[in-house]
Amino acid sequence: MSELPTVAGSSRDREIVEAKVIVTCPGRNFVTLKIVTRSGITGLGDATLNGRELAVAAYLQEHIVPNLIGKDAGRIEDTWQFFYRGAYWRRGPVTMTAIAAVDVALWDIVAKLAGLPLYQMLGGRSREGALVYAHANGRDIAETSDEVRRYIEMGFRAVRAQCAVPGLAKTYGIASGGKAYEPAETQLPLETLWSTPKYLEIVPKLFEQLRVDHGNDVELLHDGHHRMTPIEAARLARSLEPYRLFWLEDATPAENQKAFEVIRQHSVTPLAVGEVFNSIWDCKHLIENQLIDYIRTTIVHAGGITHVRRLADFASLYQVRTGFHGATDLSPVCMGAALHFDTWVPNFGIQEWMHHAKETDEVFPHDYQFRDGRLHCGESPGHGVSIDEKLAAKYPYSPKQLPIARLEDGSMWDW
Ligand code: CS2
Ligand code: MG
Repeated sequence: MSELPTVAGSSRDREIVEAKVIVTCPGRNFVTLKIVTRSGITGLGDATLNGRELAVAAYLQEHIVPNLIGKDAGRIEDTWQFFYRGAYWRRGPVTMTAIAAVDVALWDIVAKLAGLPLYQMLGGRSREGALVYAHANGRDIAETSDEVRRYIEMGFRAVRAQCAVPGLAKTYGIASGGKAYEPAETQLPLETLWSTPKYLEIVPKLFEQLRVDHGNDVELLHDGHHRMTPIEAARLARSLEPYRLFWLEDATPAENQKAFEVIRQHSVTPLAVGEVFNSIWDCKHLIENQLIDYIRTTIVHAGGITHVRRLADFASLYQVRTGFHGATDLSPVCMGAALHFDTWVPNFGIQEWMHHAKETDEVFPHDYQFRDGRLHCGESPGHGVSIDEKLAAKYPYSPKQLPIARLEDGSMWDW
């Protein structure tokens, strides 16, 4: 990272003179917003929305960038309010991802201006590192258990486990062909088959075996990925109680937030939800009625640090903890900023960390490090992530979309 210019406090020096949308595909597609001030300080924000990258890039290019030039980079809140209220058509994943990219880039700039790591701008360190969980998956229970063991041996204290469902060719979360799991793998959505009865058969057996193989200390998580009805989710949550999961995620689609009351009535398995949410309004009922235990809504898809800080504070009133989404389709820029947030936020729960591809890490140099089961953000000013634009240019956008799912009778279902 080049030498920072002398920190200048005038609004003229903080004036935004350039805002650039960078689309690159090192291992998978990413969209990044780079903002530059008159004094030469740059800030980066992640604007990646898996399968809808160009929608966000266009929103930024057409509706955000022209309004950014000339603004004071130090006016983070006012800029957030401008782009949120000024959109008229409020909320939604595209709008809130675009706003998030601006917000995180401005927090990055202001922290650099102050010469402070971003967590210090939020209120300082609350913990030494963020507990993270890795993704273990396999074509059967034995293979999944081997993968859990591999992560435990790497020092992980928490592991998510997903295994293939006998009788189904492809299941969410399961890698194939010896490659790392990347769901958006085809230009048009891949059609997959789904059967909840088959799924409900194997998941309890998976976790029974994992506890036999690995004992009770390791935290185990599972992602239902929105595919069960409330009563099916209740049945699974209850059947998993003997295996003490850290959480069951996305147990049922959450547009109807009240649906989680059904699950709550039947089980004490902790529930996590929110990676597809983009504002506090998507989860207000869930949180204030304590229908969930962890909120996964993260800064890249929910308007950035400015909005998610409000969401986390609201959640803290109800003892709901954060559990940020951290899949490979959230770039290292998001991970870097999220780790500073995780380092500060008092009601922290856990941070997801799917490892990015080597080429991704090369395009996005960063200073966060894994040790003792936790990810530790760096101490450099800002969020500690940069972009190698020359290298990024070598990876042109490659159109990809997420799969869809149909039931065995052909009707559409949730992937
Ligand atoms: C998953 C994601 O990480 C998770 O919990 O739900 O892999 C999700 O499927 C992708 O982020 C979708 O782009
Ligand atoms: Mg998930």
